Amino acid sequence: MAKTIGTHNGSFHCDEALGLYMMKLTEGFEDAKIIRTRDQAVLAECDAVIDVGGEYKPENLRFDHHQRGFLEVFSSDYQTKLSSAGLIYKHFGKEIIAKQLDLSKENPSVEILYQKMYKNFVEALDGIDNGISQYPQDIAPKYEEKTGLAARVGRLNPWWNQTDVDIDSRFEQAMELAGKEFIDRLRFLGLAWLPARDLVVKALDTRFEIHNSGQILILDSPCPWKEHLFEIEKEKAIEDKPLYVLFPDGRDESYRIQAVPVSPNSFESRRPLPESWRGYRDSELSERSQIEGCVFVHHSGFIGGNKTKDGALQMAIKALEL
Ligand SMILES: *[C@@H]1O[C@H](CO)[C@@H](O)[C@H](O)[C@H]1NC(C)=O
Ligand SMILES: *[C@@H]1O[C@H](CO)[C@@H](O)[C@H](O)[C@H]1NC(C)=O
Ligand SMILES: CC(=O)N[C@H]1CO[C@H](CO)[C@@H](O)[C@@H]1O
Repeated sequence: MAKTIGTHNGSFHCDEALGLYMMKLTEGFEDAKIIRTRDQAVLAECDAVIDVGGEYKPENLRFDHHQRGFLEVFSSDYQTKLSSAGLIYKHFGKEIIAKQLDLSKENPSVEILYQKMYKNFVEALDGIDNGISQYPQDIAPKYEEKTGLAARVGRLNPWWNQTDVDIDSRFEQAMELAGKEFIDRLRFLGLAWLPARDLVVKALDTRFEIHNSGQILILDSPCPWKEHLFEIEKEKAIEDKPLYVLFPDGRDESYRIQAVPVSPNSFESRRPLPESWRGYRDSELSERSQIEGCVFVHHSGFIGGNKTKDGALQMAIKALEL
């Protein structure tokens, strides 16, 4: 007999839509039937209950977060109180990740992705559901942002004056929408973001062959490198920190030179490209830098380009020496 997962009826939020989608990705619940009700007697018969019922008892598959005294967070690294999405993810996230990416549960990538998916995807849904402001103070934003996942799921609820809508089928749409974005994000992180780490490791291992300062890295391909670099620097306690990262542009023979930022999401660089090069292009830039074939240097000095790998390397070396 198919298992059952209970959740409340009436209007819905992103947290339980994703929570139920994730629950259905776990072993034994693939074909589970969803029952939307607030009838306690019916909920008591369900194999799992999410976002309703007033209890959090993972051993009995009871996952509500609305009751007084509920203070669960993802781990000691976080302060954001969990919603139903965070609760289901906390308990089943590793199982889901391993299965979706065809990895064994012991594979160390599973733990890295489990942490990263929480930080990059699930935590925001927990914060929004619990009404926790994204900013420490109530700074008035300069523009509105209503295109996020939680808002889009919320808009699948019927309008105040729509009476002829089948809300249960809308809830199924909500699960599909939230679930698809979850899986898309997981696949990107597992199949593109995490493998980029190997390129960064290789560039760090060979950096003294590139330049005796060790502060210039060459990546074999453009890829998401920043977070990996910061993490590996910390792991390996690297002191002479890289200042410039070179990688092929991807379109022709030309190369990009990027200044390493002070932190992964910062716009400020450890050492921006020289002031006297910034905002110039082509021959004017080559004249100023005394390096042939320069293409551009951004006006903030965080990125530049040369038509060849060697040219980009000359730019990096000169920038180090200036
Ligand atoms: C929810 O379900 C209960 C009992 O199952 C019903 O009495 C109630 O009207 C429903 N509420 C909504 C908003 O659909
Ligand atoms: C909602 O109510 C307004 C005002 O009565 C009406 O103009 C509008 O058409 C209604 N929308 C729907 C979907 O019924
Ligand atoms: C220093 C250096 O090698 N610069 C190169 C930049 O790109 C141009 C165009 O291909 C080359 O001619 C330069 O030698």
